Amino acid sequence: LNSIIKTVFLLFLVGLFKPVFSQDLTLVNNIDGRYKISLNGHWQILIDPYENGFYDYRLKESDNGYFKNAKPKTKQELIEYDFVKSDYLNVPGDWNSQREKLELYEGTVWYQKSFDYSVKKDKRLFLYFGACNYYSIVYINGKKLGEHEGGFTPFCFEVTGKVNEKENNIVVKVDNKRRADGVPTVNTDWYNYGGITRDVYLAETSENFIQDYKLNLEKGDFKAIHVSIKLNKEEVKNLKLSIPELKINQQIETKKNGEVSFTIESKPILWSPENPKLYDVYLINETDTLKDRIGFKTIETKGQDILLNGKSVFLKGISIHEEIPQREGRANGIEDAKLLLSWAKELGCNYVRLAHYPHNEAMLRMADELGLMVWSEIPVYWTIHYGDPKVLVKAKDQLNAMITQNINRASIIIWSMANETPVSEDRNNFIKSLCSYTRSLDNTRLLSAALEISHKDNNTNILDDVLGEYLDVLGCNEYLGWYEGKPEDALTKSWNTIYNKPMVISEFGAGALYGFHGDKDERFTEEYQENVYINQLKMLDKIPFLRGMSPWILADFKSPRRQLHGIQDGWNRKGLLSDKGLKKKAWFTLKKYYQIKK
Ligand code: GCB
Repeated sequence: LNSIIKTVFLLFLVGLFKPVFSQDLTLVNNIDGRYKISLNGHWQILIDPYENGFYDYRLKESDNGYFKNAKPKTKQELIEYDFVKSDYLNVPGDWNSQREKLELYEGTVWYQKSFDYSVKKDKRLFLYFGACNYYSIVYINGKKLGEHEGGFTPFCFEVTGKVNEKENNIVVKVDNKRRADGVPTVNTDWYNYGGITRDVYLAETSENFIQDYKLNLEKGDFKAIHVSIKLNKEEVKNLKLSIPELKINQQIETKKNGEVSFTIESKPILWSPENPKLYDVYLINETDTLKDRIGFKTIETKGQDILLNGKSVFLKGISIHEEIPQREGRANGIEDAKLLLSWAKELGCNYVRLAHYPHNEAMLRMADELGLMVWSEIPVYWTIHYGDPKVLVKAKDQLNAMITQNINRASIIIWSMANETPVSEDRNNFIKSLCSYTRSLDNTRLLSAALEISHKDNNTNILDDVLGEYLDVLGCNEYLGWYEGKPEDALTKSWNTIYNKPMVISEFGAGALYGFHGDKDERFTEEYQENVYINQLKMLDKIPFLRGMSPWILADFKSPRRQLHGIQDGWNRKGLLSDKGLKKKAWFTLKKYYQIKK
């Protein structure tokens, strides 16, 4: 009896967690390649700090909220909102940078859009969101479609049979309130931009569409392309894979469950920063053609080396937030990606750390095109609630979405689990669990986490975090010369680890206000920042197991934690570029270093 009670309890728990957090990921792989219409542009909005459009006056979820988008039918009828008469916001885009009154707003904004659609009988329809920060509830024609938690990952809902020819009505409740049990939690060092921050589409597919696919090389083998494809439903007999440049034209039959994996003998030109070769790839179903551009590379470690295509590489990187400083807003789309990543190229990078959450897909596609290796991470940051199993589910959901969306991006070499997490039993178990989950989703990339120096022995920094055992690459953030010690202390510092693994310094840096000059030991001058870089680079050069770095950070970024009047004014000033995109002295120090670094 005891075990029956236990099982029932467990089933109850699983049931309890599932409906809220399991998210529909059917269509997040290659949304660009799908037949779709854009729902970007103006959306009408209602700013609703009291969530009046959601709860009734007894604080119960109302069945007659703003999502009904109701209109009075008589002169006498009382309806206390009107989307049409209120303000609008541009989608994609954060709300903070679009309306002054929303600059520091944390709460609910309702978005509404109407559209017509010529419904086709044999097609399925999906409503796709690139990302909304942080918690979204989506309604179509007055009915709830579903909910999504997480500010930086795509999600979609099937709307087949729910769309009419005329006057469809989508309403989205977006709430960016920080939550203690969120991922991230309430405390971060970046700006809490709210809104529908990425693209919205209505995507049309055939009944049994190509849902996921993955083309890759296996570690150490450059002569075979591994292919796995998953149809949304049952088997098909006449699927085709074509990579014209490699003379690949393959007829494919899937298994009964619609899945298939196979290997093709082929020797593609390998993708690398020096030659970011991409191939046009076509997957052809009876009714759909899905196009992608895919590069082939291998990434592995051997002892303390990172091997790209079998050869040792040093990761010359920079950390980047998904923010355009001059616009004081979230980055999204090709043009923004080009701007941010061209800066990284100009600096001499072959690698970028996309911090601290999954960036929009255009960044990864642009990194593929420009030849930048990528570290991609989820916001398991600082003090999220490691002991809460629900939080683990949320982190795994974000990992799953990030990996599913970007599985075919050659640029990605590292999935990072976490950033600066305080060591404890709960935290260790949490991140171990993320590691094994990630390996089950993708075994072709390396795992890392931005750890911290475990302890100090005289003048030696030691890295022996238990998580090292589960990672391929040890990431380490350190701020010698800024949060501790003097810049020159770096000259006598040595480093050690108990692991025979490569280390990357995932962060180091110092703050400087552009145009503020002075002595090299005066805080926030460009000279101070430059001096930190000069001394750090000398120290890093002497670490025998160092295989890369991503200094903090490309550009100044907004952060309410940064209060110092006249210097910070709400900005983290550790950028090598100012909030106007202007180059500080340390930019040139790092650039010169990367020019000669092998
Ligand atoms: C860190 C964090 C990063 C902060 C940075 C800083 O270690 O990972 O998110 O912005 O330090 O500037 O303090």
